Amino acid sequence: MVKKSVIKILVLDDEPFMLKLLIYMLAELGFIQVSTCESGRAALELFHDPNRLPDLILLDLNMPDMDGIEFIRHLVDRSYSGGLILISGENERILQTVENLVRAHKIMALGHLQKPVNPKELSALLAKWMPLCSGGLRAATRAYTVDEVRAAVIHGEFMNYYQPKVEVASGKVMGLECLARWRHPSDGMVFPDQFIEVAEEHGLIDALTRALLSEAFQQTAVWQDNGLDLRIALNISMDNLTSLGFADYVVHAAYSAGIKPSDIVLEVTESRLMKNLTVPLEILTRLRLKRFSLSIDDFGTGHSSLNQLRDFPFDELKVDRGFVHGAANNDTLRAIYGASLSLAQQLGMKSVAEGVEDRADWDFVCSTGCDFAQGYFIAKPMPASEIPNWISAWETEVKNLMELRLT
Ligand code: G
Ligand code: G
Ligand code: MN
Repeated sequence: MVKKSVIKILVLDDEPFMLKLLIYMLAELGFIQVSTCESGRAALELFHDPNRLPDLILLDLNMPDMDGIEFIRHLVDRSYSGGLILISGENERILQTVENLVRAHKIMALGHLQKPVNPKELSALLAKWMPLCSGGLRAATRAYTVDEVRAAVIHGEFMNYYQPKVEVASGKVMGLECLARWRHPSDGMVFPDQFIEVAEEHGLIDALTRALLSEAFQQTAVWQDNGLDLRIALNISMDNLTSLGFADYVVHAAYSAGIKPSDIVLEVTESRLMKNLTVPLEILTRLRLKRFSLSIDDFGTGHSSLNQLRDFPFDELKVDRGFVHGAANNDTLRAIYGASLSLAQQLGMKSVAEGVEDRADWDFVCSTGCDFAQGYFIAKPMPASEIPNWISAWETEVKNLMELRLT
């Protein structure tokens, strides 16, 4: 982990008292390289000197001269790559909206703090952020070219990670979601958001999915042979569903690995709008007829919404993590989460809450009648080899959690 003493923090607030207070709070937490500015214009001066670039900015939204949103725009223009915490007296919904705006600009939003700032909340946000800079501050996440991704497919540089899904009522591990990882020879582990889109746009997603899928089915057969009663979920993009051969491929792969279609969940996301839905509809309907499960992934975001629910034969709904994490304390999220569950129930679908990140999320999900839960609180995605030991450890841990629930 990076030492706190080397982290450069900038606090931007027009109230001198707030600046003093935040310097004090940060010093108490061990952050000593803190600069302060009373206006956006003064803060932007810092950006002329690469040695003074902050790793983290605490930003007040309401300032008379340049407001926080304008300042964020300047950060984008300067390709700011550090973290950002918003501070304001505005209500939760406005802060949440601005936080989304920051993320849309691809700036890392750690979260927001309402004035008066509570030192415990500040400390919690910083504690969550610190491990993220452990790979070196400003670890470059670069965009990969089609040629690089194609070569990686050919050389078999992708591998599967698996993230557990548990049944909320019993705590039992019901299945695993397979998530692609790229073991890049020089860049280390590369995450899907850095290669899936390129693969989708350049016709490589099919080759990539097929490789991951065969591996996942074979691995699942091994687990099942060893007495682990697990289902396997795979992410399928709409771009996988453009050629009719896909259904036959999946059926054949399941058959050769020796696993039942009813133990296979295909999680479908539509990251961009598709013009022709007839072919995807035909493929998915055939697979459903053969008893594969179909899950609508990231429900409520992007194109993953009511149209899809109406048109496709989904039998599982995954509420996007954006409506799960933090829902316990956020009226807007809770309303959307509740409505999504209710839709699933009325349509006779199973529901999954993803993004169960902490104890509060878990307790909340347990109180709602959702069927399954997935998220960092339960487990992060891991290589296949770690699954059996993780399951043993979880079974003990969840017993304690369930007992607490009863008392
Ligand atoms: O693995 P992460 O933990 O970072 O996954 C990020 C996103 O990438 C998820 O939304 C997931 O749906 C997507 N993703 C992961 N693996 C695959 C894959 O094999 N195929 C497709 N199409 N998407 C994937
Ligand atoms: O639904 P999708 O396929 O998008 O979900 C998988 C993605 O979600 C992966 O990137 C995985 O690493 C990530 N993920 C899983 N659990 C959590 C969680 O609790 N919190 C967050 N922020 N991301 C999670
Ligand atoms: Mn998914």
